[in-house]
Amino acid sequence: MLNDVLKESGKAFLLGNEAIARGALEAGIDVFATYPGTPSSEIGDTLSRACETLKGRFDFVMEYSSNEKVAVEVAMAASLAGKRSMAAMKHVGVNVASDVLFSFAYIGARGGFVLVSADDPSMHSSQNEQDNRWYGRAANIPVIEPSSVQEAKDFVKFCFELSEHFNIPVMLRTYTRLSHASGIVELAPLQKKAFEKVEWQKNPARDVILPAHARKMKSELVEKMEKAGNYLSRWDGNWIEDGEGDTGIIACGLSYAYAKEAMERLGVEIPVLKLSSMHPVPEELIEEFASQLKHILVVEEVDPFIELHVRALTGVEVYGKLNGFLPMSYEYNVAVVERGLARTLGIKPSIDYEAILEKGRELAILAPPRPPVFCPGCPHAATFYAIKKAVKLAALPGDIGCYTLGANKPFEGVDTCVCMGASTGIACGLSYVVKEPVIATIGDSTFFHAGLPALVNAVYNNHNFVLVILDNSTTGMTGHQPHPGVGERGCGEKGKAVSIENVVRGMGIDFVEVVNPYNLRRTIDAIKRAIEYKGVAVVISRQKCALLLQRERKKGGKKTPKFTVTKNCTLCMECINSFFCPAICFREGKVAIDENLCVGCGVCSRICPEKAIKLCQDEICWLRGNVCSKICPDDAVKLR
Ligand SMILES: Cc1ncc(C[n+]2csc(CCOP(=O)(O)OP(=O)(O)O)c2C)c(N)n1
Repeated sequence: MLNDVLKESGKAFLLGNEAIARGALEAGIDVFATYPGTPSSEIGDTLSRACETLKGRFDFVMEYSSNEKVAVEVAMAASLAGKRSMAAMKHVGVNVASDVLFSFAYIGARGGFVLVSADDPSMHSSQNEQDNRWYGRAANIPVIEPSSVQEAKDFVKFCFELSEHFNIPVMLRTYTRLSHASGIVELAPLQKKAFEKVEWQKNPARDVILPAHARKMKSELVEKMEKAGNYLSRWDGNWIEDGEGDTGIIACGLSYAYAKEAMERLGVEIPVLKLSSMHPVPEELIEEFASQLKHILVVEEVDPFIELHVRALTGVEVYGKLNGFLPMSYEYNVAVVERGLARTLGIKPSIDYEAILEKGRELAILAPPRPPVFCPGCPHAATFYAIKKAVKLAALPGDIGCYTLGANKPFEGVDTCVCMGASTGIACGLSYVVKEPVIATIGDSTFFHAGLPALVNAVYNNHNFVLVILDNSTTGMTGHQPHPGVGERGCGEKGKAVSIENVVRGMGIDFVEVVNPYNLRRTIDAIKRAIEYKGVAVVISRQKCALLLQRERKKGGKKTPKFTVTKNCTLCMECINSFFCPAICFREGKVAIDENLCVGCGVCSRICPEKAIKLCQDEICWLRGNVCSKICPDDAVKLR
């Protein structure tokens, strides 16, 4: 909760991501930039609300950038001007930002710069399980990994200090289980702080990264990292705990907590090296730890990153992912680590985990399947329904967002989903090689994030496809953050909304139609005409996210229009089988609408071939004939 994050001092119960946000405030951050992405989003959302709430008391700048590369550039600029800055993103966001990151490492930070990378072992909400510690190695930047919510906060400050001490960008690596865990955190006082602009100090010999400059800076960077490695070998964020026997554990980040609990369950007290600096690896410390041991189990998520180092650095028998003592894939927990440790020590786990897992598998079969579905009233469902009605056979590259659910039955409107913006680039490629019409789908936030360059490419190279932009006026998937199309900013100020249709027309696209997907007839018609068009055609399917719409209705004291299934229903099941709205159910032999779920979009009433779904009679009375103005989701119909 924001109140806890903004407490003056004392203790607070914080989410891992809130603790990171608090850490940034305690460190006196000046500029924060982010593009949302689970599991990092709450860092930005917390700092967004903090920025507004703390105005005049603790001033800093916070923005939702249009993508992660821009976020790092914004924060890097502040660092070059001597300000403390931070950028936060999910792990795949670092792929987008990596271009600037590699060069920034050469140039070096001036004000402290921290990049928070939130990795996602087990891919709870991601397309891959990449381990971003490799970025630290590849880009030559330190990577620090906390093991608790307390450390998540404290290490932010440490990362700023490290960054300033060595003039280097620093990565703080967190992941789902830590970002979304809660814990009691000892706070440091929140100092009063003004935001002051500084004079720009030109430094072209560093900041203009020409080959001649870069050559010089490369060797400086190698030197800095060597010094940082020595420093981190003595840093008290890494430590050795004594224990019995000649087998020890190297536990990285949150795996330290798992390892400690696993040891407790097994009733063993063996030596532990708790590692928080992942890169540069504290080689001296690892060598010191290994010198007393014959066997070491390395516990880390996701890749055998430290394990490889330990194998290279020491002569001991190393156990971990590479020899199957711990799994190569998916998130760890106490049970996983306990089993790996028991095997290493040649003892039995405290519980018969295999039997429990087997029982779990048996029970899982009994549970009814719950496939993910669009929310009731989601405009994306209507758009995918319209696409399906407009064309029988088509190649359908899709993208990442709530609308990826369009891949599921009954819509089956997404043939590919790879990474943000890829729908449009893939549409370019497909339009060269496939016979069928190509209809790509992309969300509004994704369009601004990574769709723009691919669409420019499509215009330039005379590609021939339809791009349906699903504009629900928000970044829905990650928790309704604003984006350039909506004109709201991170610190609560108004921004200038960038019009998608103007941008698209400005690219030279002549076929641009804006439709409301709740109006199915018009939407189907626009898509059909777009398919006939030779060249790039854009259909903007615009209707506010149903969750936001309902929230606004409730706030404004507006009623939700109610629909009912009348006796004209012939049980043809078109509404259930082809639209699959969670608010429509089949109960006691009848199709019915669950009024607790229905948001009154009315799409089902338009789908029904028998016109059997109607606005409730008492609703019509309530609406007193003024129906259109009451149900218009955009409040666009007014009494004169
Ligand atoms: C590089 C990258 N950054 C962030 C994300 C997280 N993410 C997934 S979809 C999405 C945007 C969704 O917004 P939008 O395109 O408007 O579609 P909506 O969910 O609102 O339907 C984001 C930020 C990601 N998957 N990849």
